[in-house]
Amino acid sequence: MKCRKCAGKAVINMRQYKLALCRDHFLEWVPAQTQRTIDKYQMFQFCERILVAVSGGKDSLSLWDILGRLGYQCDGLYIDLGVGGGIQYSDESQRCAQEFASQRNLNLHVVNIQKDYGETIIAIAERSMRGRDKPCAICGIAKRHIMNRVALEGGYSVLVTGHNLDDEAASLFGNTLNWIPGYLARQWPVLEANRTGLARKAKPLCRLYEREMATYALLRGIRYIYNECPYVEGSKSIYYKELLNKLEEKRPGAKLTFYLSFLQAKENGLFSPYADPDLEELHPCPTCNQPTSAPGQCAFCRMVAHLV
Ligand code: Q46
Ligand code: ZN
Ligand code: ZN
Repeated sequence: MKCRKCAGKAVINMRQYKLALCRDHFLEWVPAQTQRTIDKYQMFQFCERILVAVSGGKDSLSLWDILGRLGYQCDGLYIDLGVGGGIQYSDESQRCAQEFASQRNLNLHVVNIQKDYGETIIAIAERSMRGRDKPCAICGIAKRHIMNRVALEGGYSVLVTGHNLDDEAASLFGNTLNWIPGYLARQWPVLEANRTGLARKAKPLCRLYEREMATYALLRGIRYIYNECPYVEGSKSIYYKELLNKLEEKRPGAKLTFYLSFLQAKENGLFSPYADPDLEELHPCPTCNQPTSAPGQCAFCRMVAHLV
């Protein structure tokens, strides 16, 4: 297969665009697509300081790489959750994040949950799981809390995450199956800091397929943790991704159309009558001062204070 731009040897064929590209043209195309997404959804500007949440995986490290290549000023944030598993997931993912930062002379904040809060996320989750079989809900609360705290304390304008199109389409699929207007109303490539104490959040890779990100990381020589967190296995999001991949196989571009048509429908006013119920009732947590919809302390502070 030949590159559409130079007729050299193509390294990737993106069937959804009927576009095959060689190494050099693909490595130009990915940042250009990312910049288009940043502009379209008015995510951030070159003068702003950006905090990139990095997990050590291909998406977040590639995002940091792309934003750097585009000329943005970014620091990284790695959260050590203390997740073990066969390959000591957290140790290996932290090594990848630190290696990436030190090779490029970039600043990486590392938050170690056990050091800062006395227990790993798994230990916190084990005593507060109450019948749930996975620590993910607890882990999600902790990650959101810490990312927001570091972004605000560090004076960053925006927190960016490496969610790709496959992540966003799977999340949309789940939200649609359950038809929860609040979640659908909130799903968007950028979330403004429309409450004191909340950082702006953006997902600049939301229109790029996971396969494109894996190819990008490989071609850029980024060493990333190949395995996912052991708790991902058997999750609903993985199941939804598999279903969507089957659809994509038969209908190239189905995932992209599903997600982009949703965004377009929202721009045309779908869901606008639904206010985000959480945002309506937020007040500052008396312990950490972050906005919460809980009646007293926020879910994170209750968790670390052994109240749940
Ligand atoms: S890190 Fe945390 Fe995820 Fe692992 S424990 Fe679950 S939520 S799966 S993206
Ligand atoms: Zn080419
Ligand atoms: Zn709190």
